[in-house]
Amino acid sequence: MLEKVLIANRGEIALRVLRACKELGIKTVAVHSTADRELKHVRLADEAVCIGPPPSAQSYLDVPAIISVAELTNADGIHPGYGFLSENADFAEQVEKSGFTFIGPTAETIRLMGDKVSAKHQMRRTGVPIVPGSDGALPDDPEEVLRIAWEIGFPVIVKAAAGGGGRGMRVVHNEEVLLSSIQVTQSEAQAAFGSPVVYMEKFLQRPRHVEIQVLADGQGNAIHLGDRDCSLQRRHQKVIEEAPAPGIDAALRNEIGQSCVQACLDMGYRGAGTFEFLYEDNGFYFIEMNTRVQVEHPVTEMISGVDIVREQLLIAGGEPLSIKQEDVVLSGHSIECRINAEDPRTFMPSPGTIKTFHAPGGHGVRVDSHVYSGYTVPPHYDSLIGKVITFADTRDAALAKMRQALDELVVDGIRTNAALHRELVTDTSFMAGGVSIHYLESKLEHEH
Ligand code: MV4
Repeated sequence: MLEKVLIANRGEIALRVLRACKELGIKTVAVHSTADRELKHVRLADEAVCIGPPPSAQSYLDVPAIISVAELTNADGIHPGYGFLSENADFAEQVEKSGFTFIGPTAETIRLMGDKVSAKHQMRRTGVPIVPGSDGALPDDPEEVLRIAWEIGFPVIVKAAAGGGGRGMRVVHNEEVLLSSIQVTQSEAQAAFGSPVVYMEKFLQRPRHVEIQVLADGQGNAIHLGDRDCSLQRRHQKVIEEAPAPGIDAALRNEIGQSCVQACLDMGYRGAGTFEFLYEDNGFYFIEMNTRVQVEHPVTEMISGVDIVREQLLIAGGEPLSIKQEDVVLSGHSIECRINAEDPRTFMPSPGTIKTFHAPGGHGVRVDSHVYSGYTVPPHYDSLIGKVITFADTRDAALAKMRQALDELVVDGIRTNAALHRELVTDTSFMAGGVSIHYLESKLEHEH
Protein backbone atom coordinates (compact mmCIF):
# COMPACT_ATOMS: atom_id res chain seq x y z
CA MET A 1 0.00 0.00 0.00
CA LEU A 2 1.12 3.57 -0.67
CA GLU A 3 2.24 5.46 2.43
CA LYS A 4 2.81 8.98 1.16
CA VAL A 5 1.45 10.54 -2.01
CA LEU A 6 2.67 13.68 -3.72
CA ILE A 7 -0.22 15.54 -5.34
CA ALA A 8 1.09 17.03 -8.59
CA ASN A 9 -1.86 19.34 -9.17
CA ARG A 10 -3.84 22.24 -7.72
CA GLY A 11 -7.40 23.42 -7.13
CA GLU A 12 -10.41 21.22 -6.60
CA ILE A 13 -8.82 18.00 -7.88
CA ALA A 14 -5.82 18.37 -5.57
CA LEU A 15 -8.27 18.65 -2.66
CA ARG A 16 -10.25 15.67 -3.98
CA VAL A 17 -7.08 13.54 -4.08
CA LEU A 18 -5.99 14.75 -0.64
CA ARG A 19 -9.32 13.72 0.88
CA ALA A 20 -9.11 10.23 -0.64
CA CYS A 21 -5.54 9.84 0.65
CA LYS A 22 -6.44 10.96 4.18
CA GLU A 23 -9.37 8.52 4.31
CA LEU A 24 -6.98 5.68 3.43
CA GLY A 25 -4.40 6.79 6.00
CA ILE A 26 -1.96 7.89 3.28
CA LYS A 27 0.20 10.93 4.06
CA THR A 28 0.12 13.79 1.57
CA VAL A 29 2.60 16.17 0.03
CA ALA A 30 1.32 19.28 -1.75
CA VAL A 31 3.49 20.98 -4.35
CA HIS A 32 2.41 24.47 -5.34
CA SER A 33 3.43 27.64 -7.13
CA THR A 34 4.00 30.96 -5.38
CA ALA A 35 0.49 31.99 -6.53
CA ASP A 36 -1.08 29.03 -4.71
CA ARG A 37 0.10 29.34 -1.12
CA GLU A 38 -3.49 29.91 0.01
CA LEU A 39 -4.96 26.79 -1.59
CA LYS A 40 -7.07 24.70 0.76
CA HIS A 41 -5.23 21.43 0.07
CA VAL A 42 -1.87 23.13 0.68
CA ARG A 43 -3.05 23.91 4.21
CA LEU A 44 -4.48 20.43 4.76
CA ALA A 45 -1.48 18.49 3.42
CA ASP A 46 1.02 16.90 5.80
CA GLU A 47 3.79 18.70 3.91
CA ALA A 48 3.76 21.46 1.34
CA VAL A 49 6.61 22.57 -0.91
CA CYS A 50 6.70 25.59 -3.19
CA ILE A 51 8.11 24.51 -6.56
CA GLY A 52 8.21 27.72 -8.55
CA PRO A 53 6.63 30.88 -9.88
CA PRO A 54 3.00 31.10 -11.08
CA PRO A 55 3.39 30.07 -14.75
CA SER A 56 2.59 26.34 -15.03
CA ALA A 57 5.67 25.71 -17.16
CA GLN A 58 7.80 26.73 -14.17
CA SER A 59 5.79 24.93 -11.49
CA TYR A 60 3.06 22.33 -12.16
CA LEU A 61 4.79 21.23 -15.39
CA ASP A 62 8.33 21.25 -13.97
CA VAL A 63 9.10 17.52 -13.93
CA PRO A 64 12.54 17.68 -12.22
CA ALA A 65 11.15 19.97 -9.49
CA ILE A 66 8.26 17.60 -8.80
CA ILE A 67 10.44 14.51 -8.72
CA SER A 68 12.96 16.29 -6.47
CA VAL A 69 10.20 17.04 -3.97
CA ALA A 70 9.12 13.38 -4.05
CA GLU A 71 12.70 12.42 -3.20
CA LEU A 72 13.08 15.10 -0.54
CA THR A 73 9.85 14.19 1.23
CA ASN A 74 10.14 10.41 0.80
CA ALA A 75 6.85 10.14 -1.05
CA ASP A 76 6.19 6.79 -2.70
CA GLY A 77 3.41 7.69 -5.13
CA ILE A 78 2.62 10.67 -7.37
CA HIS A 79 -0.98 11.51 -8.31
CA PRO A 80 -1.15 13.74 -11.41
CA GLY A 81 -4.87 14.68 -11.19
CA TYR A 82 -6.19 15.90 -14.56
CA GLY A 83 -4.60 18.37 -16.98
CA PHE A 84 -0.94 19.38 -16.39
CA LEU A 85 1.23 16.19 -16.49
CA SER A 86 -1.61 13.69 -16.15
CA GLU A 87 -1.36 12.30 -19.70
CA ASN A 88 2.33 12.95 -20.27
CA ALA A 89 3.94 9.55 -20.95
CA ASP A 90 7.45 10.94 -20.46
CA PHE A 91 6.49 12.17 -17.00
CA ALA A 92 4.98 8.79 -16.05
CA GLU A 93 8.16 7.13 -17.28
CA GLN A 94 10.44 9.48 -15.32
CA VAL A 95 8.38 9.00 -12.17
CA GLU A 96 8.68 5.23 -12.43
CA LYS A 97 12.38 5.34 -13.39
CA SER A 98 13.04 7.47 -10.30
CA GLY A 99 11.53 4.71 -8.18
CA PHE A 100 8.09 6.21 -7.49
CA THR A 101 4.64 4.89 -8.33
CA PHE A 102 2.79 6.86 -11.00
CA ILE A 103 -0.89 6.77 -10.03
CA GLY A 104 -2.22 5.94 -13.46
CA PRO A 105 -1.50 3.57 -16.33
CA THR A 106 1.98 2.66 -17.60
CA ALA A 107 3.86 5.16 -19.76
CA GLU A 108 3.46 2.70 -22.62
CA THR A 109 -0.35 2.73 -22.31
CA ILE A 110 -0.45 6.53 -22.06
CA ARG A 111 1.63 6.70 -25.25
CA LEU A 112 -0.56 4.14 -27.04
CA MET A 113 -3.75 6.08 -26.23
CA GLY A 114 -2.10 9.49 -26.77
CA ASP A 115 -1.59 8.56 -30.39
CA LYS A 116 -5.18 8.54 -31.67
CA VAL A 117 -4.26 6.33 -34.64
CA SER A 118 -2.79 3.61 -32.42
CA ALA A 119 -5.69 4.03 -29.96
CA LYS A 120 -8.19 3.34 -32.77
CA HIS A 121 -6.10 0.36 -33.90
CA GLN A 122 -6.22 -1.05 -30.41
CA MET A 123 -10.02 -0.64 -30.25
CA ARG A 124 -10.49 -2.20 -33.68
CA ARG A 125 -8.50 -5.19 -32.46
CA THR A 126 -10.86 -5.69 -29.50
CA GLY A 127 -14.01 -4.97 -31.46
CA VAL A 128 -14.94 -1.67 -29.82
CA PRO A 129 -17.02 0.17 -32.45
CA ILE A 130 -15.06 3.07 -33.95
CA VAL A 131 -15.95 5.96 -36.26
CA PRO A 132 -15.60 4.74 -39.87
CA GLY A 133 -12.50 6.21 -41.48
CA SER A 134 -9.01 5.69 -42.78
CA ASP A 135 -7.44 2.50 -41.48
CA GLY A 136 -4.57 4.34 -39.80
CA ALA A 137 -2.57 7.41 -40.82
CA LEU A 138 -3.31 9.02 -44.19
CA PRO A 139 -0.87 8.02 -46.95
CA ASP A 140 1.14 10.54 -48.99
CA ASP A 141 -0.35 9.55 -52.36
CA PRO A 142 -3.15 12.07 -53.19
CA GLU A 143 -4.99 9.52 -55.38
CA GLU A 144 -5.07 7.12 -52.46
CA VAL A 145 -6.32 9.86 -50.10
CA LEU A 146 -9.14 10.79 -52.47
CA ARG A 147 -10.12 7.15 -52.81
CA ILE A 148 -10.32 6.83 -48.98
CA ALA A 149 -12.43 10.01 -48.73
CA TRP A 150 -14.91 8.79 -51.36
CA GLU A 151 -15.15 5.44 -49.66
CA ILE A 152 -15.96 7.14 -46.32
CA GLY A 153 -18.23 9.71 -47.99
CA PHE A 154 -18.25 13.48 -47.46
CA PRO A 155 -18.30 15.29 -45.11
CA VAL A 156 -15.12 13.91 -43.54
CA ILE A 157 -13.02 15.17 -40.65
CA VAL A 158 -9.21 15.26 -40.72
CA LYS A 159 -7.63 14.88 -37.30
CA ALA A 160 -4.06 15.03 -35.98
CA ALA A 161 -2.92 11.69 -34.54
CA ALA A 162 -1.24 13.58 -31.70
CA GLY A 163 -4.25 15.87 -31.17
CA GLY A 164 -7.38 15.18 -29.17
CA GLY A 165 -9.86 17.11 -27.11
CA GLY A 166 -10.73 19.18 -30.17
CA ARG A 167 -7.21 20.31 -31.03
CA GLY A 168 -5.88 19.81 -34.55
CA MET A 169 -8.94 18.88 -36.57
CA ARG A 170 -10.73 20.14 -39.67
CA VAL A 171 -14.06 19.29 -41.30
CA VAL A 172 -13.95 18.84 -45.08
CA HIS A 173 -17.18 19.05 -47.07
CA ASN A 174 -16.01 18.28 -50.59
CA GLU A 175 -13.25 16.87 -52.78
CA GLU A 176 -12.10 20.29 -54.05
CA VAL A 177 -10.67 21.40 -50.70
CA LEU A 178 -9.66 17.97 -49.37
CA LEU A 179 -5.94 17.93 -50.22
CA SER A 180 -5.33 21.53 -49.17
CA SER A 181 -7.24 20.98 -45.91
CA ILE A 182 -5.09 17.95 -45.18
CA GLN A 183 -1.95 20.00 -45.80
CA VAL A 184 -3.06 22.77 -43.47
CA THR A 185 -3.99 20.26 -40.74
CA GLN A 186 -0.60 18.55 -41.17
CA SER A 187 1.33 21.82 -40.80
CA GLU A 188 -0.74 22.82 -37.78
CA ALA A 189 -0.18 19.38 -36.25
CA GLN A 190 3.57 19.63 -36.87
CA ALA A 191 3.66 23.07 -35.23
CA ALA A 192 1.42 22.17 -32.27
CA PHE A 193 2.44 18.56 -31.53
CA GLY A 194 5.70 18.01 -33.43
CA SER A 195 4.07 15.34 -35.61
CA PRO A 196 2.36 15.86 -38.99
CA VAL A 197 0.51 12.52 -38.89
CA VAL A 198 -3.22 12.89 -39.63
CA TYR A 199 -6.10 10.46 -40.12
CA MET A 200 -9.58 10.76 -41.58
CA GLU A 201 -13.04 9.92 -40.27
CA LYS A 202 -16.63 10.21 -41.37
CA PHE A 203 -17.86 13.53 -39.89
CA LEU A 204 -20.88 12.84 -37.70
CA GLN A 205 -23.18 15.84 -37.92
CA ARG A 206 -25.26 15.82 -34.74
CA PRO A 207 -23.76 13.36 -32.26
CA ARG A 208 -23.83 13.32 -28.50
CA HIS A 209 -20.66 12.92 -26.43
CA VAL A 210 -21.08 9.81 -24.30
CA GLU A 211 -18.20 8.30 -22.36
CA ILE A 212 -17.66 5.11 -20.36
CA GLN A 213 -15.78 5.06 -17.04
CA VAL A 214 -13.55 2.04 -16.43
CA LEU A 215 -11.35 0.77 -13.61
CA ALA A 216 -8.70 -1.89 -14.15
CA ASP A 217 -5.97 -3.29 -11.92
CA GLY A 218 -3.48 -4.45 -14.56
CA GLN A 219 -3.74 -7.91 -12.97
CA GLY A 220 -6.47 -9.26 -15.23
CA ASN A 221 -9.45 -7.53 -13.64
CA ALA A 222 -11.47 -4.71 -15.20
CA ILE A 223 -14.93 -3.23 -14.70
CA HIS A 224 -16.99 -0.39 -16.16
CA LEU A 225 -19.11 2.03 -14.14
CA GLY A 226 -21.55 2.94 -16.89
CA ASP A 227 -21.72 6.07 -18.98
CA ARG A 228 -21.82 9.85 -18.75
CA ASP A 229 -23.29 12.34 -21.19
CA CYS A 230 -21.02 15.37 -21.66
CA SER A 231 -22.68 16.88 -24.72
CA LEU A 232 -23.34 20.27 -23.14
CA GLN A 233 -20.12 22.07 -24.03
CA ARG A 234 -18.75 25.29 -25.48
CA ARG A 235 -15.52 25.35 -27.47
CA HIS A 236 -14.61 21.85 -26.21
CA GLN A 237 -15.08 22.95 -22.60
CA LYS A 238 -17.72 20.83 -20.89
CA VAL A 239 -20.31 22.85 -18.97
CA ILE A 240 -22.75 20.26 -17.56
CA GLU A 241 -22.30 16.49 -17.37
CA GLU A 242 -24.64 13.77 -16.20
CA ALA A 243 -24.81 10.06 -15.51
CA PRO A 244 -26.31 7.95 -16.88
CA ALA A 245 -26.59 9.33 -20.43
CA PRO A 246 -30.35 9.81 -20.98
CA GLY A 247 -32.34 7.52 -23.25
CA ILE A 248 -29.78 4.84 -24.05
CA ASP A 249 -30.98 1.29 -24.53
CA ALA A 250 -29.99 -0.89 -21.56
CA ALA A 251 -28.74 -3.80 -23.69
CA LEU A 252 -26.62 -1.48 -25.86
CA ARG A 253 -25.26 0.25 -22.74
CA ASN A 254 -24.12 -3.08 -21.28
CA GLU A 255 -22.71 -4.25 -24.58
CA ILE A 256 -20.60 -1.12 -25.05
CA GLY A 257 -19.48 -1.20 -21.40
CA GLN A 258 -18.40 -4.82 -21.82
CA SER A 259 -16.44 -4.01 -24.97
CA CYS A 260 -14.56 -1.28 -23.04
CA VAL A 261 -13.78 -3.80 -20.30
CA GLN A 262 -12.47 -6.23 -22.93
CA ALA A 263 -10.31 -3.45 -24.43
CA CYS A 264 -8.84 -2.82 -20.95
CA LEU A 265 -8.01 -6.50 -20.58
CA ASP A 266 -6.56 -6.72 -24.09
CA MET A 267 -4.16 -3.81 -23.54
CA GLY A 268 -3.39 -4.65 -19.91
CA TYR A 269 -4.89 -1.35 -18.78
CA ARG A 270 -4.24 -0.23 -15.19
CA GLY A 271 -6.05 2.50 -13.27
CA ALA A 272 -9.07 4.67 -14.00
CA GLY A 273 -9.84 5.50 -17.61
CA THR A 274 -12.50 6.89 -19.89
CA PHE A 275 -13.53 5.70 -23.33
CA GLU A 276 -14.96 8.63 -25.31
CA PHE A 277 -17.62 7.94 -27.89
CA LEU A 278 -19.74 9.90 -30.28
CA TYR A 279 -23.32 8.61 -30.02
CA GLU A 280 -25.66 9.08 -32.97
CA ASP A 281 -28.74 7.16 -34.19
CA ASN A 282 -28.44 4.56 -31.43
CA GLY A 283 -24.82 3.79 -32.28
CA PHE A 284 -21.59 4.26 -30.32
CA TYR A 285 -18.42 5.26 -32.18
CA PHE A 286 -15.12 5.36 -30.26
CA ILE A 287 -13.02 8.52 -30.76
CA GLU A 288 -10.44 8.73 -27.94
CA MET A 289 -9.45 7.30 -24.59
CA ASN A 290 -8.48 9.43 -21.58
CA THR A 291 -5.96 7.78 -19.28
CA ARG A 292 -6.61 10.03 -16.25
CA VAL A 293 -9.31 10.80 -13.72
CA GLN A 294 -11.70 13.32 -15.25
CA VAL A 295 -13.32 16.50 -13.96
CA GLU A 296 -16.75 14.88 -14.26
CA HIS A 297 -15.92 11.67 -12.36
CA PRO A 298 -18.26 12.58 -9.45
CA VAL A 299 -21.47 11.92 -11.43
CA THR A 300 -20.33 8.33 -11.91
CA GLU A 301 -19.41 8.06 -8.23
CA MET A 302 -22.90 9.21 -7.29
CA ILE A 303 -24.75 6.60 -9.38
CA SER A 304 -22.31 3.75 -8.66
CA GLY A 305 -21.32 4.38 -5.05
CA VAL A 306 -17.70 3.74 -6.09
CA ASP A 307 -15.04 6.25 -4.98
CA ILE A 308 -12.97 6.45 -8.17
CA VAL A 309 -9.99 8.28 -6.65
CA ARG A 310 -9.84 5.81 -3.76
CA GLU A 311 -9.78 2.99 -6.31
CA GLN A 312 -6.96 4.72 -8.21
CA LEU A 313 -4.90 4.79 -5.01
CA LEU A 314 -5.66 1.15 -4.15
CA ILE A 315 -4.80 -0.02 -7.66
CA ALA A 316 -1.53 1.95 -7.63
CA GLY A 317 -0.74 0.35 -4.28
CA GLY A 318 -0.92 -3.04 -5.97
CA GLU A 319 -4.31 -4.15 -4.67
CA PRO A 320 -6.42 -6.24 -7.03
CA LEU A 321 -9.83 -4.69 -7.83
CA SER A 322 -12.18 -5.49 -4.96
CA ILE A 323 -15.31 -4.81 -7.02
CA LYS A 324 -16.60 -7.28 -9.59
CA GLN A 325 -18.86 -6.26 -12.46
CA GLU A 326 -21.79 -8.10 -10.80
CA ASP A 327 -21.28 -5.90 -7.72
CA VAL A 328 -21.63 -2.68 -9.72
CA VAL A 329 -25.18 -1.44 -9.32
CA LEU A 330 -25.93 1.78 -11.13
CA SER A 331 -28.96 3.59 -9.78
CA GLY A 332 -30.48 7.04 -9.81
CA HIS A 333 -29.27 10.04 -11.74
CA SER A 334 -26.53 12.61 -11.16
CA ILE A 335 -25.84 16.00 -12.72
CA GLU A 336 -22.74 18.19 -12.43
CA CYS A 337 -22.53 21.93 -13.12
CA ARG A 338 -19.00 23.29 -13.57
CA ILE A 339 -18.71 26.68 -11.88
CA ASN A 340 -16.12 28.86 -13.63
CA ALA A 341 -14.67 32.24 -12.69
CA GLU A 342 -15.50 33.81 -16.03
CA ASP A 343 -17.35 36.71 -17.59
CA PRO A 344 -20.94 35.59 -18.27
CA ARG A 345 -21.04 37.44 -21.63
CA THR A 346 -17.53 36.98 -23.07
CA PHE A 347 -16.59 33.76 -21.25
CA MET A 348 -13.18 35.33 -20.61
CA PRO A 349 -11.53 34.23 -17.33
CA SER A 350 -12.44 36.55 -14.47
CA PRO A 351 -9.99 36.00 -11.63
CA GLY A 352 -10.07 38.01 -8.40
CA THR A 353 -10.97 37.80 -4.74
CA ILE A 354 -14.12 35.97 -3.70
CA LYS A 355 -15.71 38.16 -1.04
CA THR A 356 -18.39 35.70 -0.01
CA PHE A 357 -18.76 32.03 -0.81
CA HIS A 358 -21.68 29.91 0.34
CA ALA A 359 -21.85 26.34 -0.90
CA PRO A 360 -25.27 24.76 -1.37
CA GLY A 361 -26.09 21.65 0.63
CA GLY A 362 -28.73 19.16 1.63
CA HIS A 363 -29.64 15.60 0.73
CA GLY A 364 -28.18 14.56 -2.62
CA VAL A 365 -26.09 17.71 -3.03
CA ARG A 366 -22.29 17.54 -3.30
CA VAL A 367 -19.90 20.42 -3.83
CA ASP A 368 -16.32 19.72 -4.92
CA SER A 369 -14.54 23.03 -4.52
CA HIS A 370 -11.35 24.41 -3.06
CA VAL A 371 -12.59 27.98 -2.73
CA TYR A 372 -13.75 29.89 0.37
CA SER A 373 -14.71 33.44 1.36
CA GLY A 374 -11.60 35.60 1.00
CA TYR A 375 -9.89 33.26 -1.50
CA THR A 376 -8.27 34.93 -4.50
CA VAL A 377 -8.63 33.07 -7.82
CA PRO A 378 -5.25 33.52 -9.53
CA PRO A 379 -5.17 34.47 -13.22
CA HIS A 380 -2.59 31.83 -14.20
CA TYR A 381 -4.68 28.64 -14.35
CA ASP A 382 -8.02 27.40 -15.65
CA SER A 383 -11.09 29.08 -14.33
CA LEU A 384 -12.86 26.13 -12.68
CA ILE A 385 -13.63 27.11 -9.09
CA GLY A 386 -15.90 24.23 -8.20
CA LYS A 387 -18.49 21.69 -9.19
CA VAL A 388 -22.04 21.43 -7.92
CA ILE A 389 -23.25 17.84 -8.16
CA THR A 390 -26.73 16.56 -7.41
CA PHE A 391 -28.02 13.01 -7.09
CA ALA A 392 -31.58 11.72 -6.94
CA ASP A 393 -33.73 8.74 -7.99
CA THR A 394 -34.67 10.28 -11.31
CA ARG A 395 -33.24 12.80 -13.77
CA ASP A 396 -36.12 15.20 -13.10
CA ALA A 397 -35.47 15.03 -9.35
CA ALA A 398 -31.74 15.58 -9.84
CA LEU A 399 -32.58 18.62 -11.98
CA ALA A 400 -34.95 19.97 -9.31
CA LYS A 401 -32.21 19.57 -6.71
CA MET A 402 -29.78 21.38 -9.02
CA ARG A 403 -32.19 24.34 -9.39
CA GLN A 404 -32.37 24.62 -5.61
CA ALA A 405 -28.60 24.13 -5.20
CA LEU A 406 -27.82 26.86 -7.73
CA ASP A 407 -30.26 29.19 -5.98
CA GLU A 408 -28.38 28.62 -2.72
CA LEU A 409 -24.93 29.10 -4.27
CA VAL A 410 -23.32 32.47 -3.50
CA VAL A 411 -20.06 33.51 -5.16
CA ASP A 412 -19.65 37.27 -4.62
CA GLY A 413 -16.75 39.45 -5.70
CA ILE A 414 -15.92 37.74 -9.00
CA ARG A 415 -17.91 37.01 -12.15
CA THR A 416 -19.05 33.40 -12.69
CA ASN A 417 -21.13 31.30 -15.05
CA ALA A 418 -23.69 30.47 -12.31
CA ALA A 419 -26.42 32.40 -14.14
CA LEU A 420 -25.84 30.35 -17.30
CA HIS A 421 -26.32 27.18 -15.25
CA ARG A 422 -29.55 28.52 -13.77
CA GLU A 423 -30.77 29.12 -17.31
CA LEU A 424 -29.66 25.71 -18.57
CA VAL A 425 -31.38 23.72 -15.82
CA THR A 426 -34.70 25.26 -16.86
CA ASP A 427 -34.05 24.97 -20.61
CA THR A 428 -36.80 22.84 -22.18
CA SER A 429 -34.53 20.98 -24.62
CA PHE A 430 -31.92 20.21 -21.97
CA MET A 431 -34.67 19.18 -19.56
CA ALA A 432 -36.00 16.75 -22.18
CA GLY A 433 -32.54 15.09 -22.30
CA GLY A 434 -30.27 13.97 -25.10
CA VAL A 435 -29.23 17.25 -26.77
CA SER A 436 -26.29 17.11 -29.22
CA ILE A 437 -22.77 18.51 -28.83
CA HIS A 438 -23.87 21.58 -30.82
CA TYR A 439 -26.87 22.47 -28.65
CA LEU A 440 -25.24 24.93 -26.22
CA GLU A 441 -23.29 26.85 -28.85
CA SER A 442 -26.35 27.27 -31.05
CA LYS A 443 -28.48 28.33 -28.05
CA LEU A 444 -25.86 30.95 -27.10
CA GLU A 445 -25.71 32.17 -30.70
CA HIS A 446 -29.48 32.62 -30.89
CA GLU A 447 -30.03 34.18 -27.50
CA HIS A 448 -27.00 36.39 -26.98
C1 MV4 B 1 -15.71 14.28 -34.27
C2 MV4 B 1 -16.90 14.99 -34.51
C3 MV4 B 1 -17.70 14.53 -35.53
N1 MV4 B 1 -17.33 13.48 -36.29
N2 MV4 B 1 -15.39 13.22 -35.03
C4 MV4 B 1 -14.03 17.13 -30.85
C5 MV4 B 1 -13.21 16.81 -29.68
C6 MV4 B 1 -12.55 15.52 -29.99
N3 MV4 B 1 -12.55 14.71 -28.82
C7 MV4 B 1 -13.31 14.92 -31.10
N4 MV4 B 1 -14.25 15.91 -31.52
C8 MV4 B 1 -15.15 15.66 -32.49
N5 MV4 B 1 -14.88 14.61 -33.29
C9 MV4 B 1 -16.18 12.85 -36.02
N6 MV4 B 1 -15.83 11.81 -36.79
C10 MV4 B 1 -17.21 16.05 -33.68
C11 MV4 B 1 -16.33 16.40 -32.65
C12 MV4 B 1 -16.75 17.50 -31.83
C13 MV4 B 1 -17.06 17.31 -30.48
C14 MV4 B 1 -16.96 16.06 -29.88
C15 MV4 B 1 -17.26 15.89 -28.55
C16 MV4 B 1 -17.68 16.98 -27.80
C17 MV4 B 1 -17.78 18.21 -28.37
C18 MV4 B 1 -17.49 18.40 -29.71
C19 MV4 B 1 -17.60 19.65 -30.29
C20 MV4 B 1 -17.30 19.84 -31.60
C21 MV4 B 1 -16.86 18.76 -32.37
